[in-house]
Amino acid sequence: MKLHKWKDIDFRGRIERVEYEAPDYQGKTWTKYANVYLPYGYDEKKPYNILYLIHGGGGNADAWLDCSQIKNVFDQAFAEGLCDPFIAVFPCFYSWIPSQHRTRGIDAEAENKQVRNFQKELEECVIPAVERRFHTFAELNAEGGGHTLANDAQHERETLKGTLQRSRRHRAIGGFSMGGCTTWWAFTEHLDIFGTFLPLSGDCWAVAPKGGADYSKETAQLLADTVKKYGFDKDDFKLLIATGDKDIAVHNLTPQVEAMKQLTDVFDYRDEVGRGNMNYVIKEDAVHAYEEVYHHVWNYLPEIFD
Ligand code: FER
Repeated sequence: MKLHKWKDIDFRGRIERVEYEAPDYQGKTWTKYANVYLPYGYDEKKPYNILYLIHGGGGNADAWLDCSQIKNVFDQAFAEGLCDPFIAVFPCFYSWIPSQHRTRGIDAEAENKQVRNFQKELEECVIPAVERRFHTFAELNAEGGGHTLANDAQHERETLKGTLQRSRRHRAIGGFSMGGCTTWWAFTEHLDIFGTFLPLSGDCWAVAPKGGADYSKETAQLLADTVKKYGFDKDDFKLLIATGDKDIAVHNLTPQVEAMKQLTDVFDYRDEVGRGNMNYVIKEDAVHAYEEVYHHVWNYLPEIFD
């Protein structure tokens, strides 16, 4: 099915803001928000698959929506039956306001630290706030018929973890650039609560910043070891990776993907999208931009939840 450059859709999804509190790594608590896309006809009685989509360096919870046709991609896909309607969440990984901190280029160490710290916030603040409000397979949304959690904090955390783990194949994460980096971090730290990963134009910085290029083998090994550490198999996850041939990230991502391809006991790489547990698409003539990478989300849509 072809993605139209722009198509007016009669049945549009809507965007709602979910606010939540999150401590930064220095212990200061921030009130933050995520934008949540609800598909047309969202029915609180039904559980939905959910995709968390993360912005790039210097971005925020609005970046994907402001800078790409991503909302229209979802509207078109769901109106035309490309896949079942799902909820999409756009959080912000920064605690600070990035425009006040980024003048020229990126401070890779600082960004990587921010992204890593966000992993705890994602699990403990973002996901609970969103999935208690809207009905997902975690069944945390009481109005949707889901169960409410126990009062006792420790017990509540375990119950929450359990339900997120059981519903992991209905939860995906992806992102652009530093959001791709966020996605790889989520692979290493949250493979138990996410089933599908879409790192777009960003390599894995879990070994070191630009690790995909400088430490390809070590990075690939860390990712393979993660799968084993969680006790998962080839069938338990999907990696839908993409970038562009004129994208600065292609030089970091390609060596990492090549190293991962060697580890065939864990990564079942296939050229054909939808086969194996790992695909890698390089778009022709595409630079490092939201306006390019949203096309990959369209192409991968039928594969995210199946
Ligand atoms: C990458 C290339 C560029 C990458 C991140 C960037 C995480 C970020 C660039 C920026 O924010 O300016 O491979 O991987």
